[in-house]
Amino acid sequence: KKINVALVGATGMVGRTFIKVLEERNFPIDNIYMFSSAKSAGTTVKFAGKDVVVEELNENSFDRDIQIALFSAGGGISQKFAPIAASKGVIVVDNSSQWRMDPNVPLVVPEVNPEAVKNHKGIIANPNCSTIQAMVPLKPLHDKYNLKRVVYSTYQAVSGSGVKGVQDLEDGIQGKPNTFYPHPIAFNCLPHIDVFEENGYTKEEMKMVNETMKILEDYNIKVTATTVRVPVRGAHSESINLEFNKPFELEDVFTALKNTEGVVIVDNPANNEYPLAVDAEGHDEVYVGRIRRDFSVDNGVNMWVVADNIRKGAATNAVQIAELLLKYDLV
Ligand code: 2RA
Repeated sequence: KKINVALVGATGMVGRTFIKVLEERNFPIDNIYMFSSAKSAGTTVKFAGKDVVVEELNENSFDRDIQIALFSAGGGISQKFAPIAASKGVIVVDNSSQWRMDPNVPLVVPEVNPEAVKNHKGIIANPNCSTIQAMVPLKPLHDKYNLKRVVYSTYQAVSGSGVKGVQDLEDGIQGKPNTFYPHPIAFNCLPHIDVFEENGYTKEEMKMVNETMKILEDYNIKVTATTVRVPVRGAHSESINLEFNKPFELEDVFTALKNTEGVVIVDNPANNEYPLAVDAEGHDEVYVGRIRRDFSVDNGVNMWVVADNIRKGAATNAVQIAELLLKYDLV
């Protein structure tokens, strides 16, 4: 069964990766439509060897036979156009943060809560990249040992900010001033991703806190986060500290993770083997290592989790959600 797909934000970093991942996974597409802002409209992009002209997005863009629309064009575009698309019967998979906490919008990581897509009312939200990569290893451990508390410390690539973030890093390395981040990112760490809220956390940190509880469907888990931008190009790294309500054997934690779809364990410190951003970049797996008991609490574990934030953190996760819609006959 082939379906018609629209990409909104087709020329952005995630949009271009939508195209790459759809091609790689042979997603069954009959017709594909590409939409962008006026700035990029009129350009031609290739899909499966064919030229596709990028159209300027407007209220009438979905007045055609489209089954699924993948959005990655910022919260404002999603706020306005996702409901328009949904009103025409299009199922929207939205990468922005706009709809993630809406009770009528499933927030989905296919390896974690695939069934949630069945509750959609037209819009399905892709979680934040730093949340997605954490959920894949945390879900099996939560199921087995019941999470009591999670402490996230993230080391996030500049590609999370799109081309402007990448440019600031490249400029900084050449000694040129930063034009996007509030401070130089080269040879530096910025504990400031997105904007600060009243409670002293950034929006990025609150995304991880709120999305973790929604995806795991457990609002008793205590979650805190510190998210940091680091001079890395293409993968987010995270130190994750977990405390469980139940005791565990460390070897069983390894076994649970080894048996989890989408997780690759890289954990052999004696051979200097642990997950690295440069190894994760360009791949769809979530790499887990430095797995060790946290001896400062009764039932705690520390781990180091790395994944490509543009692929598994955004484009691939969204395409996997679209594949679920086909699998469950929802399109
Ligand atoms: C970032 N997670 O890394 C945010 C949005 N992609 O900037």
